[in-house]
Amino acid sequence: MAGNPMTNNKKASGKPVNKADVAANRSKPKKDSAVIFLTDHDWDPDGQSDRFLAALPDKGNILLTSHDNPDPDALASCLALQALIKEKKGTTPKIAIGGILGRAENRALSLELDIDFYPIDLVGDKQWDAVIMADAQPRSGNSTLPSGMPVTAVIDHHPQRKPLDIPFVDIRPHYGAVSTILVEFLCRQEVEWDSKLATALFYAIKSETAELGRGICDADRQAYFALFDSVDWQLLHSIIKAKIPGDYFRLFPRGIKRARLFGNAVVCRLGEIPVPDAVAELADFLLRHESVVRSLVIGHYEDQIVYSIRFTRDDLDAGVVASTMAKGYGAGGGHDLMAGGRIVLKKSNTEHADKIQDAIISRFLELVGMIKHEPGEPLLKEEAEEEQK
Ligand SMILES: [Mn+2]
Repeated sequence: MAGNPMTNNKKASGKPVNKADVAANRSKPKKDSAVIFLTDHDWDPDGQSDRFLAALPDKGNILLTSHDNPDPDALASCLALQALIKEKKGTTPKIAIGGILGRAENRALSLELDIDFYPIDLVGDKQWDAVIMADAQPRSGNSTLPSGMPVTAVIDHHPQRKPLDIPFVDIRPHYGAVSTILVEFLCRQEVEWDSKLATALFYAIKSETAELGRGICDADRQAYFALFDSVDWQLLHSIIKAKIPGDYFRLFPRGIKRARLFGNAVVCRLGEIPVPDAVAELADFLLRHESVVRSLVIGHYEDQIVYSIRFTRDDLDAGVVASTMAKGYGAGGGHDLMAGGRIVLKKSNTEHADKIQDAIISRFLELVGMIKHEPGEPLLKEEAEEEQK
């Protein structure tokens, strides 16, 4: 009998395996992640969800919104708020979003979950009894929320940009996802999630934190595992492996051909892009280059210039870098390792757009200390020559 290869203490060569070596190589669980007690976890110990619900009217029209071009965290947070408010206030808030759903995964999430949302331009001038922003803040430049619209509550994890004179504000920059805050709220308020909502929240935490690998705190881990048993894994699979339109594949060879290395940074000018979040996808992709710790991808979408930056090293704050890059042109911001910005073009000519992109790229290289490597070198030399032909 061959025995279980995992327990058989002889290698194929017949050489006995030293048990001490095996034990030394086995990864040890980290102290702070060893055991998760779900049942007796104290969800929302400060009672923030009680205060949140108290800040809302008992009846009337409630609007939920987030940043433009919503990501899974924005969508899942709105869904969780909808479930919470429906159960506690007996009214179903409407969700309104600006921009578009770009990434195939985000479109799949909204289609599979049948999320009913309105374009913000259509509902913006209606009278609302309460407006709630999740995963975003008013007047921070990444949302087309009408400026005069009074906001009742903000639940976010981006660092606070401006002082907010709003009845309820819960901003937790150390949280990996806003969805984690909403899991706490649902647990504390004993509002049950169905498998669709659980899948949306789980996917939000998973994608926003790169599988709990980026910018998380203990609460994110607690929420992730609290949701685990309720996840519809087939549904999750159909979101993660969503089919991509054929044209989308063009972005990758173009991105690789145009990417330039400046020391430990990679910069890519993607040109015209079909969806604004193409820059985020490419910035994540290029960051995997072995000699790169920072990536910037910039592109031109309709009347906007959009960019995403990603860091694997946290000696600089990506959110601060992204916002400094946009100064005088538009707005930028984000988290310590992932951030972005957007500039709405006043003149629509390409020359104008090109000049702004030059300035944004130079600022980035200056800020990350890589300007000395100007003009940089192509990521792949032959492909770059081909691109110029
Ligand atoms: Mn988020």
